[in-house]
Amino acid sequence: MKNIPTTLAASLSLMTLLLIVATAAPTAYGDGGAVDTMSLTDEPGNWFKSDLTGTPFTTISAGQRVDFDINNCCTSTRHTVTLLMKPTGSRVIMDQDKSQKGKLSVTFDLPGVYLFHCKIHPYMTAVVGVKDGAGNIPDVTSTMLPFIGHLGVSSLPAETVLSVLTTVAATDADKLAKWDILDSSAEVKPGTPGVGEVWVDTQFERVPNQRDLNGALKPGTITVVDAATFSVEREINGKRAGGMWNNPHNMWANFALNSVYNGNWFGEWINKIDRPSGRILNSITVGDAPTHIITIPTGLESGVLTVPLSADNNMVKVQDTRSGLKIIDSEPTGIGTNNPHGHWLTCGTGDRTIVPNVFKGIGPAGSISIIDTASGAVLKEFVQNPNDPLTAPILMPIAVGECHVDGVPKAYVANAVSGKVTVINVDTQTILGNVPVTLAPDGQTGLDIFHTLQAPIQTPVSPDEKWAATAVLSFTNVARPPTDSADHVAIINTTTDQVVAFVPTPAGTHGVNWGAKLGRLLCLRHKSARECADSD
Ligand SMILES: [Cu+2]
Repeated sequence: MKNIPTTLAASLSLMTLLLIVATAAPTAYGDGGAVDTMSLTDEPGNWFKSDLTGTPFTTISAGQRVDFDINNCCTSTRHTVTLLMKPTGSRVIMDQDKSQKGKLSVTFDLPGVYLFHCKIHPYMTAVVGVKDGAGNIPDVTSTMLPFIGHLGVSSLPAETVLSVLTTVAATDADKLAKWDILDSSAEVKPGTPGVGEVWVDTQFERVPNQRDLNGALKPGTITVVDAATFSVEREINGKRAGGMWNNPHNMWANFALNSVYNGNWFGEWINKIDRPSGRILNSITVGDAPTHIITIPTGLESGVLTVPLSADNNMVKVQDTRSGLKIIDSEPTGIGTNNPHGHWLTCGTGDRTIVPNVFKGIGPAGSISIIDTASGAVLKEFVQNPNDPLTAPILMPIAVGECHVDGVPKAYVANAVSGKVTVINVDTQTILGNVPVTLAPDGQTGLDIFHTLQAPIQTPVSPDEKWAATAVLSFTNVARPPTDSADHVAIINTTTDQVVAFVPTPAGTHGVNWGAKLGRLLCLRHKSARECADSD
């Protein structure tokens, strides 16, 4: 009997090794060397860059090997190389239980189309086309990718699939063709003016001479919109961030509204920006792939920043001091591997933090933690369990919104892979249900990312507590009913936890938030939030 656990352990570690170093059955062809290398990059639409093609798409023959390289040449953070789709019958596997740097190799066994992505940055996409003996790449079938079945066909040529994938857009021509790049003539101004400013991380914008410490060009700006006129007031770039600027992703303001803090998703840094002037005042290293930032509203740590590290296991606390930003704490957001992304502090006092841990190991299974904000202690971790209907949808949970609804603190957590929003009662630490928010090309709801090629992202609750708005990002430009758009925002009624509207939105729908409109603030001075909401 003593030998059994040892044998089990040995085969388990062999399995882990196989999964990490991922390879297929040996074949008669390859000589053992790679025919192409794909570098993971920080370049929008060209996140995996083939040495041979300069794009995220490469073509090889069965039995040949492609290496994937994650290093400082091209990216400032860690990633995964995760196989999402392969030809039926292929034995290729490729995934990692945590993010990493370094080289990974895949030998491709069968002709057909192989689709890869990064579990930290899910829209990073690579496509490897493997030719058959006649030099053709076999079609993508609806068995490989159920999305195709929802278009009413059983298979599509590889080039047709590539032509609609918005995440594969290496050149300006590709971006113009696949993305909604609009000019000021397409501007829509709401009838009622807003109040204050809207700050948007324009993460993919190219800036000449915006370089990191290695001299490599890195993208991203912040666009500041005057809400009163809905016109651009200012653009902030990272040329004065001392190289600590790369794909700016999400921001938060201090209470006085004179400082804005920004996280760099493809780097290791956060920045403090002077709001009135737009000057970058301070930048510090916090760890791999910081995502969102929220300040603690009350208690001894009032004003302290909380920053999840999506390519690591911890949430970092940063104090904004007279001598600059200082890390004061770093605590894991769950047991084991976490990869925390877009968290939220409980409405009002912020005494608890709800954190989506995007993935916990091999595969997309994640968890959602409720954390004591002051101590960092994990009070509850909901871990994905495929056999439990309440936790089964927790597949790559990525962003949280929270507020009290009729006195109940309710958290809404978007799960990128299942296409559902998990609703949690934060006080009783129970899951209340899961709300489908994505749409297949034939308008069906309740299906996962392989049917929809959509992922729900940010999910804030409205200040009047009545609605949660979920940004739904599409990985294709295929429009679908009822919105007739590829991307949308799903509006959830927080009393019934049902979607009451699908709002069409332009491509790239990712960040969403609620802002004040003129008139509303005046109302709030005299009446309750409910009464003001009811009067609009
Ligand atoms: Cu990544």
